Amino acid sequence: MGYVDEVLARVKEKSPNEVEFHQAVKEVLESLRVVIEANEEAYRKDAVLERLVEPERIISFRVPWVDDKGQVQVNRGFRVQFSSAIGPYKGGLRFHPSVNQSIVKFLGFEQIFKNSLSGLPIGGGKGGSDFDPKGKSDREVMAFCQSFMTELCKYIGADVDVPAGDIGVGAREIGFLYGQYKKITGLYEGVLTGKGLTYGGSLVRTEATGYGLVYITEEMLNHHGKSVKDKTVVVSGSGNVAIYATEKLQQLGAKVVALSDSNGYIYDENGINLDTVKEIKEVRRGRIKEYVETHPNAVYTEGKGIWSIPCDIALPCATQNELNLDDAKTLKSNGCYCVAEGANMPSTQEATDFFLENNVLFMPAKAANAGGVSTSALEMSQNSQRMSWTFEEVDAKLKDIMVNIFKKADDAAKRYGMEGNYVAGANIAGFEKVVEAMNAQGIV
Ligand code: NDP
Ligand code: 2IT
Repeated sequence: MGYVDEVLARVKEKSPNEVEFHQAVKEVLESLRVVIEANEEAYRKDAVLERLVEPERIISFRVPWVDDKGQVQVNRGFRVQFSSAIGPYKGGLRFHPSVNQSIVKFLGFEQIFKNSLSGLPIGGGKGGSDFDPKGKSDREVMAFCQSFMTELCKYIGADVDVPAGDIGVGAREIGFLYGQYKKITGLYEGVLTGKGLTYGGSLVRTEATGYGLVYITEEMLNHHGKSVKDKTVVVSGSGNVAIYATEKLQQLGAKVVALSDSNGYIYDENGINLDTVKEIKEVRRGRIKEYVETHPNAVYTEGKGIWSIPCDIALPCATQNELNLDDAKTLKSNGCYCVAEGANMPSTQEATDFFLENNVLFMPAKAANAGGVSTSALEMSQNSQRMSWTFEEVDAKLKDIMVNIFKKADDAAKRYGMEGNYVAGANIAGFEKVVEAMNAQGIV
């Protein structure tokens, strides 16, 4: 058996139930096959892949808190410190009932390569909890965050591990987490990113993932003689990434006709009114179906199905495995020619393969959504310097970073004879830097 297959088999054997983690590892290692096979003996001797797929550390902990009725609740918290080869662990925290070790490991594994591609000195990590912020009062969310940080603060620090937001963790949660870290440690340091602008946050971090997604999509389209201007776009989700991808698309003259949440999706043929969506999601913390109350021309449909809406460009920005092979076929047959992943691993492996085999321009998550973590790294830089850069400065750096990520993925794909395959390109380019850093630092 070849080295790649051996390692894939061992990952499954050692963690049989971690299906999302298997999926992420398989996707990366399949892309690396050409690189590994060119130098298999050396990689095998150094156990490069075994070291890469084994997290440096996994922390799992109890999070007890008291709800508004006086009832004690217990959740499970995680932090996976996956790789510090190129910098302190960096990656978000996800609060969602589906969070388990497999989910945080898949996200942490992806983060290693994404952070490598960003060109900035950050390692890979991820964390979260099965806590569900939906329907909780602000006081309950604060109680949970304080308890979560009371344990997590032992393992993080501005030069050690710097968490940020992800699904269910936005400005409110980061504020409560930061306050508790400061209270316990007495340190006012850049230990979290995505902070509010009044206490060390960076301009553009809120918008960064969505804006960055559109910048790299535009770069890919330009490369193929196209652009987002005047195109019809379907964006899934209606959280942080979806909202700011929509905002940038609209600024660039595209028409976004659909958004969704976990209950259903809205279709507005006139183009989504983003002020309404921001009011529903960022202010009221409501459901996307409320959109039709003020936009009676729009249609709300319960359940999945957003990918059946005809579009030129599709941006999945909700969650993992939200776009399967049937969805991919439907998109293609309706004329969609460009897909870029705002969410982490939103396309199943079969859907990704279909896009690659059927001439759909496809930008994978670890390149497409890297604008968020990159701007987090810019927030870390500003915190270290005790400086704040202007919106224009940060936005220009973000755009530069996204264009560079495109170049790296494009160049690596060409070097290995797979021009236009940005999945392979992103995985290979991300891997090359991590391995060089690992080799330089010896067996640690
Ligand atoms: P938010 O919590 O702000 O929004 C998440 C959105 O996705 C909501 O509309 C939510 O709907 C929907 N969603 C979540 N889970 C599911 C599910 N199981 N089925 C259907 N819809 C679902 O999160 P973000 O916008 O920050 O994150 C979205 C994606 O982008 C995630 O994959 C995340 O990992 C990724 N990402 C985020 C970055 C960031 O900076 N925030 C950076 C890079 C990637 P509902 O409200 O009904 O749950
Ligand atoms: O998946 C991701 O890259 C994020 N959720 C952002 C991580 C970060 O540290 O900003």
